[in-house]
Amino acid sequence: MSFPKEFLWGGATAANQVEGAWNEDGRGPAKTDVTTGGTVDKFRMVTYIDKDGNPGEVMQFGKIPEGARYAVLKDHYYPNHLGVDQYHRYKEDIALFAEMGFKTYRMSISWSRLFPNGDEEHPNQAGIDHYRDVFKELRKHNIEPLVTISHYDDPLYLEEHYGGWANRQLIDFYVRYATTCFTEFKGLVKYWLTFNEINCLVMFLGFAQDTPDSAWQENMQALHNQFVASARAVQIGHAIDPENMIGCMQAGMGSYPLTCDPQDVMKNRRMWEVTNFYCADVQCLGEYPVFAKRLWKEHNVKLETEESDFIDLMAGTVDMYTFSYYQSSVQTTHEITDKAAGNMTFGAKNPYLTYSDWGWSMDPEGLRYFLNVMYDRYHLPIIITENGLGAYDTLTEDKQVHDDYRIDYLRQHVQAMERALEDGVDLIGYTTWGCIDVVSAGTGEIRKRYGFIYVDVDDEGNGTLDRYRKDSFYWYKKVIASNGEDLD
Ligand code: BGP
Repeated sequence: MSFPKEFLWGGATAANQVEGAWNEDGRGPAKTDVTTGGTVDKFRMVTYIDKDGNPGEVMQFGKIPEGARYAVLKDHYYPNHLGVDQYHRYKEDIALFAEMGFKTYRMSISWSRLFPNGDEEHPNQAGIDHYRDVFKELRKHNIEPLVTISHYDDPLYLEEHYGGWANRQLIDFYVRYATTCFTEFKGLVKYWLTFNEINCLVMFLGFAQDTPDSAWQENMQALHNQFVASARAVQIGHAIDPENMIGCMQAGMGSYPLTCDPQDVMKNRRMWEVTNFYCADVQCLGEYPVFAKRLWKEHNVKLETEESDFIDLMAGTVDMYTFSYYQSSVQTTHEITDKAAGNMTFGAKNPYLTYSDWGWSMDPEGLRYFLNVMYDRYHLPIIITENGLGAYDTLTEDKQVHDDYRIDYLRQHVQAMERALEDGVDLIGYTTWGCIDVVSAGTGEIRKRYGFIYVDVDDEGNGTLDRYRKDSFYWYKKVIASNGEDLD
C-alpha cells in the first residue's frame, strides 16, 4: 500500500534542544538552562544555590532544598545554552530541510522567549518577531510548520514563584501564551500540539517501583491542570482560526507481557492504562477513563478541580493524536534476571529485539501494533511526531557520515507504517526526531545523534557548528521524493 498523496514527511526538534541563544533578545531561563550534561549511565543534574549561599546540585527531576534558588554555576557546562545554535542558523537549517524535500518541520516555541517569566501581561516582541521570521522562512520553502507550544521548557520563574504545574494559576498563564501564539501566527501555522509527551508526568510513576503517593498526587494534579489548559487552548485555537488542526502529543510506550501468565497479562494491561491511555483518553475523548478512579484511590490522589474543568475537557478535545515512538518494554510479575538497562528503559529485556547503545529496544513491529491500538481507540488522524535512532556517528576526514545503521532503523519503521496503513490506520504524517543533531533531552549529550544532518560540536560545546549531510540525508530525500516507495 502506498502512502497518501499529501503525507506529511518531515523532521522534528524542540527549541530548548536546538536553539541555544538561551539569554538573548529578552528570553528568560527555563529549567533546561540550569541542567548539566549527563551520559548513558550518569544522570543530568540541576544546579542551585542554597539558602546559605552554597552551590549544590540535585538529580534531574529531583527537588532542590527548601529555600534554595536555581542557579547557573561557574564550573558547570549547560549544553542547552548553545544547543546547535539554530536560533542564529535557522535559514541554513531550513534550506537543508528543503533540500531533503520536507513537507513539514516540527519545532517548538520557547515559552520564555515570548513570556520571559511566564506570567507577564504582554509578550516580548523580539520573541514574536523571531518565530514569525522562522515560519515565513519555512513557508518560503513550502514547508508546513508543525508547532509544539510547550516542549520541556516552561519558564523557570513559574517553577520558582508558583511551584510549577501543581498550581492552577499556570492554566491562565499557559492560555495567555497559547492565545498569543494562535493570534500572532495566524495564517502562518495551522498544525499545533499543546504539550509534548504530556504523559511523561505519569508514565514514570507507573514504571518506578514504590513511588510515594505524594508524587502521584503532585503529578496527577499537575496533569489535570495541563489537561484543562490544553482543552482551553484547543477551544481558543479553533475560535481564532477554524483551519487550526490541534493535537495532543504522547510518549508512545507500548509494552508486552513477558509470559502468558494471566498475572503478567494484567500487569501489562495496567501499564498501558497508566502510560498510554490515562492522558490520551482525556485529551481525545474529553473525559477521564473509567480506570482513573481506581488509580486515584490506589494512590490516595485527591484532585482539586472546578466544575467548569469538565465542560472544558469535553469541549476542547483534540483534532489529531500524535506520539513519539522509540521503544517498547516488557512487563512481568515474575522474578527477572535479564533486565533492560539504559537511560529511560524499564522492565525485562525482550529476547526478540535488539537494543541501541543507550539501551533502547528497537521494535518496528511494535510501532505497527501501537498505531493499530491507538487508531482503534480514538479514530483520529495520527502523526508520528518523533521516531529515530540515537547513535554514535563518526565524521570522516572528508566530512561524511556513513550511518547505514540509522537508515536500517528508519527503513524498518517506515515499512511498519506501511503495514499499519494497510491495516486501515489514518496515518497522515511522520516527523523523525532530531532531523538535525540536537542536545539529548535524557542525557544532555550531543553525541547521542539522531540527525540526517551532522553538527560539528561536542558535549562540551567545542566545534565549528558547521553542518554536514550524512548518508541518511540522501536516503530520506529519496524516500520523500518517491512518497515512501523507494526505501533502498
Ligand atoms: C522525547 C522528547 C524529545 C527527545 C527524544 C529523544 O522524549 O520529546 O525531546 O529528546 O525523546 O530522547 P533523548 O534525547 O533522551 O534521546
